[in-house]
Amino acid sequence: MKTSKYPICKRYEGNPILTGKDFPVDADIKNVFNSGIIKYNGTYLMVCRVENSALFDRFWLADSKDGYHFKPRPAPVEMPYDDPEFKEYAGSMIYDPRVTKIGSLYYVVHAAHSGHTCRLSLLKTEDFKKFQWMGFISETDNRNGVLFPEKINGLYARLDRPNTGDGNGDIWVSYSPDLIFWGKSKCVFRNWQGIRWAWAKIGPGAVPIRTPEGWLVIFHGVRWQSKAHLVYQLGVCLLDLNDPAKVKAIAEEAILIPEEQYELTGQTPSVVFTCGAVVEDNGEVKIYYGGADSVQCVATTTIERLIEACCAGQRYHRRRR
Ligand code: M1P
Repeated sequence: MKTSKYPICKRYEGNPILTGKDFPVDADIKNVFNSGIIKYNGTYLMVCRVENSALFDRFWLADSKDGYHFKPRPAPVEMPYDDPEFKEYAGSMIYDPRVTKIGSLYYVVHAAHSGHTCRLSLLKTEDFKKFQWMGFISETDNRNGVLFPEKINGLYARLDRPNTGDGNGDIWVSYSPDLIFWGKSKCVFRNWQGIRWAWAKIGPGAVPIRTPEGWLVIFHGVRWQSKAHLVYQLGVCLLDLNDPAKVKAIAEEAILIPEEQYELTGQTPSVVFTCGAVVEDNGEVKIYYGGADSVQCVATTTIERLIEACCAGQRYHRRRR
């Protein structure tokens, strides 16, 4: 196996941890990837993005005691199709769920094809049995949205990635008093700022992790390898705790690069893409990621190594000025 120059993350040797074959045969699941994750009642609960052979995407829960061996439930998540607007617009194509616990409630921000290209849509649940649709929370041509796990200066906060023409996109932060109405938007950083490996676009990935040094944000960055070949990698940055529009540091290199067969070949070649991570009490971080838009994988690192990677990047930026 090839290793990166800075092996920040260690792939689980049992990858992929879920494939379409792990789901009931009659569900015809071909791909499972870019799934959300949360610790719930002492177990790891994955909100899987699953896709059948007609490329119909759904969410499907899977449980694990150790974070590596997941057992899908017998049936997919029952979506709030009793809400006519959800059924008509958001329900047609949903994907890339990112799960955040705020207080005692769980929120899932996901991409939804709304009849007006892609928008961010928000689901709420308290028990992962019944999901309530809270509505679209962005205008068109926006995806990769993730909520911070707490209010910042009295407001809910989110990172997202509005597409800014030519398929490009940068990471932005916005605020809301009620999770529905969003504003005070600011660009956090642009795809060409500070990272040389993501000149096509970037997008927030896992739920931001609070550390004494700042919010640790694991994101994806994309580059054109050739005219028809995009490469998706993972990066990490540190944002100011009180003003996440301020970037404190960004790792110079990607922290996870598509190198294994299950990342290089599949539905979309050369993709590692995360929608969630779990932080353990000892500082270990399990990063759950999709491989090649086909299978679900996990890699581990630590808070310390992620912060070190960011700070090494900071030295690099200082040198360049
Ligand atoms: O195919 C790679 C990824 O492409 C999209 O991400 P982005 O909007 O950043 O290009 C998403 O469709 C994602 O699901 C997919 O993994």
